[in-house]
Amino acid sequence: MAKDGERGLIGAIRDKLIARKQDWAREGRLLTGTAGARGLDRLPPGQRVVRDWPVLDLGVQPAIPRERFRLIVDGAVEAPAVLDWDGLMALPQSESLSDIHCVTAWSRYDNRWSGVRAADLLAAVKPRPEARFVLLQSSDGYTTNVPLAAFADDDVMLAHSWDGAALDRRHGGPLRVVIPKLYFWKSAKWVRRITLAAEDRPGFWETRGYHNRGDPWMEERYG
Ligand SMILES: Nc1nc2c(c(=O)[nH]1)N[C@H]1C(S)=C(S)[C@@H](COP(=O)(O)O)O[C@H]1N2
Ligand SMILES: [Mo]
Repeated sequence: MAKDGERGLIGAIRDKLIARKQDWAREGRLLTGTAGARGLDRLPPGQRVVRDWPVLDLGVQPAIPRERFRLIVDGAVEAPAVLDWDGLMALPQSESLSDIHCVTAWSRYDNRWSGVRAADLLAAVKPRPEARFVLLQSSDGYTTNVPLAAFADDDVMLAHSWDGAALDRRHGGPLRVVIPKLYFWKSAKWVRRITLAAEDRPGFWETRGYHNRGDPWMEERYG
């Protein structure tokens, strides 16, 4: 590229700005690990970062020993499944680092989850062509809904461990869903049933004034 004359100068400035932004984006990616493509806007609007990890639920924290654990995957799938703990552990195991964004305005960075990627579970049960939505049902009676495309994202986990240890019961152990790109109310704790369907079925908070989708970067809190 020519570096002399007016166009050359503007071009040089632009090159420098782009390089600078690329550096920032790269730093952002390093900070966020696998969560990282967002770079500069890691913290969604209206959120503040916390270092502790608040517990939020409906007040019932079911105790589910691994021997009694069952996960039903049904609805619009070719191969419905009932997984016990061994069945869950027989699926490919993965790790993922992601941020939590709660609709009550706290965000918690760099949560290290281990478990089964939703994409690997879906590959096992084979969604039928008409499947477009997922309803998550939990042992405390909680439900929440997500589009299948959001559930199939490669950062979505069925997490049994956090920070290298078994997930605490208060946070949804033995198994919870983690959907980093949506507000945390979509991340069902104590998940016991995952149902694929052609139709959307709003869940507990979605029928009580929360947004149906819940994208933190769009501030889809209520609605
Ligand atoms: N089964 C179940 N899952 C749930 C909830 C719940 O009440 N029951 N609350 C949701 C809400 S509103 C939030 S903010 C997060 C809180 O997860 P935490 O307690 O691990 O921080 O769980 C979500 N998943
Ligand atoms: Mo929440």
